[in-house]
Amino acid sequence: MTDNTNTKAIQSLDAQHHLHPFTNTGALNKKGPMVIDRAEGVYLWDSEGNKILDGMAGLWCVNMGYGRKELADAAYQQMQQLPYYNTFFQTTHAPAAELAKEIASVTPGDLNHIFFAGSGSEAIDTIIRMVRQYWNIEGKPYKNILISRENAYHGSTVGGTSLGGMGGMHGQGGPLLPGIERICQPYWYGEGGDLSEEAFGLKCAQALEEKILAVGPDNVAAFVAEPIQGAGGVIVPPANYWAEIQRICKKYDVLLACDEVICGFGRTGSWFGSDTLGITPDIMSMAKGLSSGYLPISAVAVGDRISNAFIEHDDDFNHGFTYSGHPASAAVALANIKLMKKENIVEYVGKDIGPYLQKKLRDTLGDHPLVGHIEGMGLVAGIALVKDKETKEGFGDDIDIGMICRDHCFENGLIMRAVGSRMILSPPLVISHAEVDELVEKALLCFNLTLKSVS
Ligand code: PXG
Repeated sequence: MTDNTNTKAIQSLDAQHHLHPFTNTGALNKKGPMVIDRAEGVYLWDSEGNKILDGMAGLWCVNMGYGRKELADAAYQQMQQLPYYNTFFQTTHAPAAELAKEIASVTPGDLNHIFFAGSGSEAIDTIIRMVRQYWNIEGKPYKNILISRENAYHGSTVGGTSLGGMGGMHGQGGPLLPGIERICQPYWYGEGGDLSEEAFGLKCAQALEEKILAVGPDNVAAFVAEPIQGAGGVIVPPANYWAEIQRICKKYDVLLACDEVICGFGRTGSWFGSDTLGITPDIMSMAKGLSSGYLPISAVAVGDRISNAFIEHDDDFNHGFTYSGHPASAAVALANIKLMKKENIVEYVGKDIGPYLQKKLRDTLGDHPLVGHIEGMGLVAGIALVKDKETKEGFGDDIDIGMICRDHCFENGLIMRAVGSRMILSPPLVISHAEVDELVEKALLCFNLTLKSVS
């Protein structure tokens, strides 16, 4: 018999004192959360000893997998030598300086300068303030409107919430930040109607031009978007979308900011989603995979145009965080990038395990009665669950098909995330072929159970 005394004790403490993020805590307290106890490779173990395949790499972040001694050692050594010092007041330290160089060595184009922060949301807030200040330095303080997309996720600070396009977030904790406009997301399967993928890609990109013209090109600071939307449900844009977006940004001198918090660090099969999709951003945010989630750290990579303006401006940029460039986090991120290079993990995702997962998903699940569409690249995928494959009709509001499926996954030792009726995968990049086979077999089992639940 399983001894669950420890589980109950932790759940009880949790219910008494812990408010969970993005959670109905009251409902969770009644049910009791799963207690995660330890992890190794691509597997988690809960407090009851159940082994679970982590198809989400934590929260899209544990890219190099769990239990990497190199990363723990880097934190331990750095904490002994210099656990903390700031980079505000004319000081720096080796981990921050070396990490900035290391990041600049993998970022695309002329993204040669790095600003550090503690989370993806802080990186996004940094982009908001930095691009506005850039235009201020250029003598155009009125060029301060940011354009983003419906259903985008850019974090949950006030800046991130406002920039994002999540209705459920906008309804809480307002009012939102002014000066933000949104255009449609390039979600062809869900919103393309009768248009071909190409026609829809063009239409969604041209929505940017329409918005710029409506607001006035002289008022628009930047367009901000993820190369592939992650938390929005893994939305891969039509192939022609990004070229047209870039043409429009150039035409109206609108800065292009890529949010690489999920797509960065190998997830799509290149160092950044921008590389995979042929994007040359002026500025980009990154977090999560930067340290494989072992310690919190984020960064904004800044292109020469913007960084030169700040450097030549001869004034302080009044922005930063206590933990900007935190030495232990930076040391771990540095060790993480070195490990990624040593193990050729980006190539492994791009040429080997990424295509393997994508094919396996389509071969195994493509014909499943619940599966309307599978999209993804590298090691990220979104699977649309529908009631009717032909018409794409969904299950409606009464049946939360995503949650039903996610619960079956939990009960069967697989973590998949549900975004509405889309099932999401984003496993650690170190996943092996045998582990991908196991993941997809488990997903099939859970899709079958889900079908039974709603039949
Ligand atoms: N940008 C993007 C693209 C993200 O995915 C953030 C910014 C904010 O990062 P921080 O570190 O502040 O959380 C994110 C974060 C989910 C989920 O349920 C996704 C994220 C965070 C929490 C939950 O898919 N992405």
